[in-house]
Amino acid sequence: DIKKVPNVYSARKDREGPDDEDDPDYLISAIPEDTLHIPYKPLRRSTEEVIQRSREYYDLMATRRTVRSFSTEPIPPEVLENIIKTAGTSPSGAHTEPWTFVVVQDPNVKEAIRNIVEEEEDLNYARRMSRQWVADLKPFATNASKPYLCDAPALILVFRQTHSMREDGKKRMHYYNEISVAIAAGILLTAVQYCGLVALTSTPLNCNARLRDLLSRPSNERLELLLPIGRPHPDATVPDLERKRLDRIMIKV
Ligand code: IYR
Repeated sequence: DIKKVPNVYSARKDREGPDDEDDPDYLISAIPEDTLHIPYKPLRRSTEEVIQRSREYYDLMATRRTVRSFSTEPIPPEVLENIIKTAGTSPSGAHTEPWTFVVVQDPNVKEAIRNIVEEEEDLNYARRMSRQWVADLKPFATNASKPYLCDAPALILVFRQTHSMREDGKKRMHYYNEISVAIAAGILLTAVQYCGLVALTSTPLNCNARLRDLLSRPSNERLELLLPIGRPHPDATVPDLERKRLDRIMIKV
């Protein structure tokens, strides 16, 4: 039976790797193969301190909320730099660091972003999202109007690099780039929370190409998230939601 003959060519295609992997120049890693392994001895904390810190960090994160109404108060430049540096500490597949964070503060660019997002969101809410989806969003009181894109002092646009280019001009694989960028975004949100600011985790549907062009990002980058950052508007409200209890999200084995 011919179907039982293993097909090496199709097996090859399923493997994660560049197209011309058989080129001998390829089998050099982007990070030097002889990279030293050095001792890692972070401060050792007592068990009591570990328990205390786990409680404190939970208490801090439990107050995080997505906010949709922002004060225009500016963010000190160092804060923006530090939260992006923190996001950049994220683990990534083969240490490829497949993220780009575009921080927009220029009012004209914020307005251009708002125009693109509102234009697409008009179509999203009217046509692209299912009626069920729109119904599921009712409790959050969202709609196609996005004044926060101009009000928030900074917008952080999180781009995912699908691959990059090595110095020898060959393609560098970005393994697990989706989950790597998702983890980095999570760390960014915790950094925002820790310093006492708020964010809106937004995922503008169908805006990738237009925002990528507006911000002159290359075609190997894809917009994953648009995060307005700042202080909440004094009159900001949030839906009165509950989070799943521990016994619904943790299974001990
Ligand atoms: N991107 C749209 C719609 C939206 C979708 C989900 I899922 C949300 O949790 C919230 C909003 C918007 O920003 O309005």
